[in-house]
Amino acid sequence: KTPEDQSNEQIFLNVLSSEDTAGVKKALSRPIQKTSEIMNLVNPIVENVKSKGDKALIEYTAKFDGVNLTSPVLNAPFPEEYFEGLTDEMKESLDLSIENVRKFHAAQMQTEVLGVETQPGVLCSRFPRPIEKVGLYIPGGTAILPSTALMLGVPAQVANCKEIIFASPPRKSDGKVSPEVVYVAAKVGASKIVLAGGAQAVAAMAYGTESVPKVDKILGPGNQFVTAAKMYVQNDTQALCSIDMPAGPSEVLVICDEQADVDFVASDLLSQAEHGVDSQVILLGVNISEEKIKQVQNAVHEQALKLPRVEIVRKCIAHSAIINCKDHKEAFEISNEYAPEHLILQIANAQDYVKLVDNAGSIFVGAYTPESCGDYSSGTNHTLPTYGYAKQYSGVNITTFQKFITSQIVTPEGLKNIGNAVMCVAKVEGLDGHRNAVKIRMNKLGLLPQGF
Ligand code: HSO
Ligand code: ZN
Repeated sequence: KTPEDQSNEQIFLNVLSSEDTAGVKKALSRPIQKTSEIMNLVNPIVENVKSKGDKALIEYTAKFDGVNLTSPVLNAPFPEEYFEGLTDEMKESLDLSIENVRKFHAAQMQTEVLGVETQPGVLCSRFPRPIEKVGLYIPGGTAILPSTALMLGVPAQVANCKEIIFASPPRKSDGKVSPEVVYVAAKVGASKIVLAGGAQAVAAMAYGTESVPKVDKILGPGNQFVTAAKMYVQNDTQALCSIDMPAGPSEVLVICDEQADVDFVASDLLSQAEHGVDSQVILLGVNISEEKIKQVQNAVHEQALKLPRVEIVRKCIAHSAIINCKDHKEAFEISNEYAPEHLILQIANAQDYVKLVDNAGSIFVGAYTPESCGDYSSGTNHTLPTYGYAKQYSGVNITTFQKFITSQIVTPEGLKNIGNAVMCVAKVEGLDGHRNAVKIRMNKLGLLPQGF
């Protein structure tokens, strides 16, 4: 075959019926992540940055990114030259997205203290406090990701984190990061941009270096090295650093019916497929006809050929599938079991079916709600659980940047109400010191019952 033949080859999704349970299971399985091999490569990098600080960070940036830096950090206010090339249209687009994300996340702030009197004289409360220092990782490479910068930076700012730092690998061409990312960093009040990527950037933020402050939590997507480094530092008590969530390849599941617009369906599958060769796109048909399936396949093929990232799409589509289901109920059962990062509903009266969703990162309801809107500008967050973790994780939200403190006040009346219970349970646990802390007080209050 000539290269031309290959590049015109039909881009074709595997088609299955939901009755083929073994086939469905295989189609919906995620690629196995080989973490231990990656860990072996990542460990020395992390340990080196941990012990040698800036020197190691600068050396790795020279080695992996081909950029020689004198300082690995860009401090705010960021120099004018770092904003060069930003158009007004770009600034306005970023501003609109930032404002919508800000509105939606500001509304998530708990304004009232949650307080409950569990017994007369026993008042329990809970309130949030921002995580003080956060490190936001913005991937570099071929794609520029200002959207990721704003999806992490805006909620951190809304939650009132005291220090926000960005890390992003510098470009080989001029040693800078993209002006769009710098623009977002300035808008969200980031104090620094660490000019580094990969495991070395994660290590610098987790342990701190001469010029990088140590943070309390690291967030953001990245390649396998970034993910492995995040997992490493999360488990190192010397770092005392948490991470956002486990990360895997990106995915979308679209549910469509016979009325759905095949061009819309195809465009949604492709917008996810272009993310990476390991992305997964799944279409569940609600009892759709063979003709409809054929139309979807054609639309996918036609649209894909016009995309600059068609070769990535081709590889992704090769391990993606169309599964035709009996009815809505079955489609939602399959979707809930898969727990997609993104769930798109292109079915009649889509809103009525949201109640059937148990597991998903974010839902895109109806024909005019492409995933792209949530990726950039609607206001919801695009940092979402992948790899089926939507079964137990939420996407990034305001609480991602907070921890909750509980508090209680017990009055003498309250002590009277719960003191005996405390003493009794403490006794069976053999913890006399605990029992005594209550007993001493009850005694002074003249509340100690006979027998104590
Ligand atoms: N769909 C990605 C986010 C993204 N899309 C960034 C475009 N830019 C998250 O799964
Ligand atoms: Zn996307």
